Amino acid sequence: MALLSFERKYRVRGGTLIGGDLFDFWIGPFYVGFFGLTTAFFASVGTALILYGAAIGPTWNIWRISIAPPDLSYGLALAPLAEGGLWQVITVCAIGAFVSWALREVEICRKLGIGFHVPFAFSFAILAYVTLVVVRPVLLGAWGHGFPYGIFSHLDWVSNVGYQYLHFHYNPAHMIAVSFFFTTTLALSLHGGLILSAANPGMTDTYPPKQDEVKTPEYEDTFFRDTIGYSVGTLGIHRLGLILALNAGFWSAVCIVISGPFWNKGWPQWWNWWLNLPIWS
Ligand code: 07D
Ligand code: 07D
Ligand code: U10
Repeated sequence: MALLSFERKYRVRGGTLIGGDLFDFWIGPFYVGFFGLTTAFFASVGTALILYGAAIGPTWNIWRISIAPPDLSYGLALAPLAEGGLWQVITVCAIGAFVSWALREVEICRKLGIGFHVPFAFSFAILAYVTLVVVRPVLLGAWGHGFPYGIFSHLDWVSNVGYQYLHFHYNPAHMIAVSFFFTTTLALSLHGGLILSAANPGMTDTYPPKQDEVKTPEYEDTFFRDTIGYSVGTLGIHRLGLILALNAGFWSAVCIVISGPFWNKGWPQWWNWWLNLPIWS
């Protein structure tokens, strides 16, 4: 069905989680809904506060604008706006906007009668962010442990926190997360490559010559059976891709939440458990 006639058929009432029919409409291509309004609200307020923070800050250089969290001495208390309070309100707006966005996705899934896999996946990104700016700071007892909102300043934060644990690569959960990120790109390149090779929309004067028909999944399965002895299958590769990517985000959240709250020495020292195994002594 052409997309436009599909939209005419599908754009009917229903599936909302809250607000009934009230916000059940579209603006151009965008579905609005109650959570579209809350997204727009939180995103606008948050963006405006970042602009205000930039205005009272030392620079308009886009790379160097930074909204810092409160000093550690404020603990878990509220800080004055110019001393980290802005960061605190912006954090509330960010979480409000991200959660609203996920719930708007849920409403769209309900309207379409499809599964909730996409909002479920996005919730792992939200989990990683909330771990960085809420869970870990609360466990450590100060909002000052959150990362600053700025393009270069947040890189400084990652580097500083990394070296605070001497060698962050020795964090075992970081190793798992990094490996999942790498595996995700490997899987996506294999999948993208395989699909394009079966569709083969190539130039005409190439060898092998351009196909007249798109090849069936048997060809895709056989390529991997011939190459590595096993094919995970056409549905399986999408399940695998999702599970790999979700694990990348999940183990990232784990690797940072254990740094400080559950391990405050250098990460290389964590590996002493291996040297201390009774079998060596
Ligand atoms: C391609 C989808 C589009 C999204 C984009 C990001 C903003 C920020 C705000 C000036 C893949 C839009 C950016 C709205 C503007 C202000 C105040 C997604 C795509 C294009 N980072 N990070 C970047 C964020 C953290 C790290 C780039 C956000 C953690 C490293 C961009 C968050 C840690 C590097 C950015 C966040 C960390 C980056 C490209 C939130 C560990 C880079 C992002 C909300 C996770 C890279 C200069 C990208 C870079 C980079 C955004 C969190 C580490 C500015 C919104 C604290 C090491 N990060 N980041 O393509 O070039 O994502 O930095 O958690 O090297 Mg970061
Ligand atoms: C947090 C983003 C959430 C985004 C959301 C959406 C908008 C809207 C709008 C575009 C989690 C935002 C949307 C704003 C935009 C429009 C219209 C994603 C988040 C909700 N590291 N490291 C990681 C590697 C080193 C350190 C994670 C590699 C050094 C610290 C990942 C290397 C030291 C932390 C990772 C490497 C160090 C991390 C990041 C290599 C520094 C973290 C991915 C090859 C000296 C962070 C939860 C992530 C983390 C993290 C990879 C090196 C320190 C596994 C490959 C040795 C302190 N590192 N790292 O988490 O786990 O995404 O955060 O050297 O805090 Mg590391
Ligand atoms: C996949 C796939 C598949 C496909 C696909 C895709 C995965 C099966 C079938 C999809 C993949 C792609 C298209 C590839 C490219 C994608 C990426 C590389 C990922 C990264 C994406 C981006 C960088 C794009 C990001 C763009 C976004 C998020 C859109 C921005 C939109 C808005 C700002 C509007 C948001 C809408 C809202 C909030 C709800 C509705 C509200 C309105 C329309 C406005 C209402 C507003 C008010 C009433 C108040 C006023 C407030 C305003 C104006 C402020 C708004 C806030 C801001 C601060 C901007 O597997 O194969 O093929 O295609």
